[in-house]
Amino acid sequence: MKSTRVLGRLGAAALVGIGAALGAAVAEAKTVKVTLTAKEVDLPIDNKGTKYRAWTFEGQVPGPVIRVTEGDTVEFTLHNAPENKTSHSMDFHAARTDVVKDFSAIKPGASKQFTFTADYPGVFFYHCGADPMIQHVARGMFGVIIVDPKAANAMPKADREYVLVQSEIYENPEDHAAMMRNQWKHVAFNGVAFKYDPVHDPNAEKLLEAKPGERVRIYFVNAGPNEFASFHPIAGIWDRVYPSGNPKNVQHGLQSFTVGPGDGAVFDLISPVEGANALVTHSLRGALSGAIAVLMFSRDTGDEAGRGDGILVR
Ligand SMILES: [Cu+2]
Repeated sequence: MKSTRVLGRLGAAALVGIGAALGAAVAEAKTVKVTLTAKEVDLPIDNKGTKYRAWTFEGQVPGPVIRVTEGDTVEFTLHNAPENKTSHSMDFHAARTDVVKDFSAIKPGASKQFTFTADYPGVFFYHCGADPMIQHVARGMFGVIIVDPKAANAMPKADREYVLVQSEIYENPEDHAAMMRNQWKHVAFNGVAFKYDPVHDPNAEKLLEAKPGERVRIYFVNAGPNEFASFHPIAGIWDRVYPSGNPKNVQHGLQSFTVGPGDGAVFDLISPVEGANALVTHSLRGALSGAIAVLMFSRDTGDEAGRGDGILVR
């Protein structure tokens, strides 16, 4: 008996050794608990600090970045804060489930749970789908879930990573009719017009940063609710674009790539020189209304930029 058990252990060790030798680093599936609370709060929509009554996940626009690995099980809990006035819900584009049971709205003070497996790798939109959905998205109830491929070598390793979510901001958050007419005031990346663009807005204080020669990976999602994004790096070329962020979808050497509302893609960019690229939607009315982010390539870039919590520059 004893020797059989030892042999069994040796056999398992040998298999692990062979896997490592072949470079087949595959993540073990795990269960990830995610809890988000819907919060109705005042947030700035421009660099001057103009406030807006936003509807959010966790008081932030976009909501927290959720990051799991392909094959993981996500145990999700939604709380609707009791002080809210409106019903809210969660719709994960990374999930395959029942829209009625899991994605339906709950009243203030209520909670709900559902579980899904992250079967497809990529960058996926999440958003509130409560009625009227156009208003819940326009007011800020959205975010990004990244599902990393389970094979660690499925994509080239990125040196820096950033999350950008494009959305429109409507001047009056109560004006549902203006949303239906697509009469927005700003198009923004990560909830604030010109948030990362000190060129067009002297009040902007933040940038995206990397070093020349580094592979910079942008996890891009277009929240809409209405406008398409023609995502382009001014003075750069996308080295690779992965529609929906799936490693099987790779395209090379693109100048612009269209991301519709409710869609996402992964964009890799490498600059051979120091200096700036401006990441924009090349739908220029959108860019010049706020959807411009400066990515500065400098040899002096610190280690923390575009890593860990720094992938979404708040
Ligand atoms: Cu909502």
